[in-house]
Amino acid sequence: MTFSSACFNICVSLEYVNRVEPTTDQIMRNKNVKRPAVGILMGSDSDWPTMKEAADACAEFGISTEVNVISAHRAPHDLERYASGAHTRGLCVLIAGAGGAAHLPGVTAALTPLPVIGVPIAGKFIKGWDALLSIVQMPSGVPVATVAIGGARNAGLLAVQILAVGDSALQKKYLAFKERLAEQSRAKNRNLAL
Ligand code: RP5
Repeated sequence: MTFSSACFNICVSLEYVNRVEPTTDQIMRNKNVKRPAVGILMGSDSDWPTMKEAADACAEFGISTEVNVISAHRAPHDLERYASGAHTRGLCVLIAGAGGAAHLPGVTAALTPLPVIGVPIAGKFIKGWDALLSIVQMPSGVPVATVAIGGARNAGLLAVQILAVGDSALQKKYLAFKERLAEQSRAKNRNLAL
């Protein structure tokens, strides 16, 4: 049994003990994806052009995602319901992107035992520095793995790496990906025109 499937099975078992029923279309919408391992959250639909890169990175490795807009400020009770039940629904990693005051990743991390990856989104006025500092400065005991401003692709890749820890087939795919990266870098060196 792979780590991902073990995680799913454990989570599904828990679901029967502690089922969280969806209460709105928004918080439990599941893009018709079966058994998503990664939950992608964002504070607004305006974050999607950035956050799509996290979903795309997961898809490259065959990892299913579910995507929801849940604002920590505008819909705090929806966030509490989603985050506190995420591990009981088979999710293994959460990625949360937000701009501005950007409390979404931190509050999500406060409510879930799952690893949370935070993506600072560049806003109109401060170019994402506000979100970066909000997300990265978590108090001891509540970690959020923060990627670069707009670094949603890395958030997706990190989620894949977390899932690959106990899944040798996925880890093999990841090693092949790293080898392709190295080859692309070598090509840049070969083609360097000084
Ligand atoms: C944050 O406020 C969201 O994550 C988004 O980055 C930003 C702006 O939201 P909208 O005004 O576009 O809905 O909560």
